[in-house]
Amino acid sequence: VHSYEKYNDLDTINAWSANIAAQNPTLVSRLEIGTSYEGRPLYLLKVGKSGTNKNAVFMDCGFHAREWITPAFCQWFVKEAVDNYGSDDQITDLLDNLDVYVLTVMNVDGYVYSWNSNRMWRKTRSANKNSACVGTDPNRNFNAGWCTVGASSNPCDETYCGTAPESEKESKALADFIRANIGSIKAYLTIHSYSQMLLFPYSYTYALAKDHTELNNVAKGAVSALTSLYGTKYTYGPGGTTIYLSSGGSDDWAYDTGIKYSFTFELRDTGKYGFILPESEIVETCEETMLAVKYIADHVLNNA
Ligand code: 0X9
Ligand code: ZN
Ligand code: ZN
Repeated sequence: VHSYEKYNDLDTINAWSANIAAQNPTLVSRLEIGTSYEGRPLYLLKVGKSGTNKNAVFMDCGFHAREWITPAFCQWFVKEAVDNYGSDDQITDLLDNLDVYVLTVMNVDGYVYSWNSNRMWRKTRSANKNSACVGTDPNRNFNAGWCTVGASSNPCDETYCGTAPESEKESKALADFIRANIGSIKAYLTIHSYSQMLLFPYSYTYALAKDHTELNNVAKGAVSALTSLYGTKYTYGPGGTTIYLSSGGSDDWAYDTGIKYSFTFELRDTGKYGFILPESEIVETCEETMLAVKYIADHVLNNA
């Protein structure tokens, strides 16, 4: 049975997404943007009131299988939208004027594997030629300095970059959707854990992004909104200096594709529980993260 305060398995998440779209037809619709290596559907929720020429924010969760707090956040975001539209002025204004595309679980095969076989699984579940090792790191699989730094060409490594950019069906489906909607998508938010960081381009080079000053200011404001709720401390800055240099990330790819407001969140915690964040922290993590996401969406609404 589905709960916003627990971790839900993929079947439960898929039943939830069908249901929330059916129950809120004027606010939420569900589309399938492709299928995974193992043949599972990739469901994308479109959240927003219908309108013409709306800009959009794209947000994904569950790139890395073991980062269970992230699909929990994507579900929470949709719940907050449907519960507060019409009563909360900020949410209402956002959804009247922006669409938010929510990919609740990007790496569906890995997520299922992390539930059924290995809680610490990170990568996809695609077979690798001439290797017994399985999977590619989806966040090393995009066309942004692909496989040049902080990524491995060994399929047995956790940061294996794949055979080419978008070699993974899940990466390709995401990139194809964004390319097809590049005229409207003004922000790209990719939700990971853990470290309590808000990162922006670049991660594949130490070079500063051309929008560095604005991105740094938006990150600062978003972090201060997040921290205001429970005092959770976040660091922020370009990925390369704030976390580590690594190439092939979806954030850098989205930015170089023309989406200025491109951010990676690393949610709670800083290592006490790491990827195995207790369910008792889901509500607080989601509530504080909402403040940062709404801050960024507001900035997009007023500046894009
Ligand atoms: O290494 C990653 O993919 C992310 N950290 S995680 O612990 N969730 O694996 C950070 C991604 C930062 N952005 C890029 N490397 N492009
Ligand atoms: Zn991650
Ligand atoms: Zn709330």
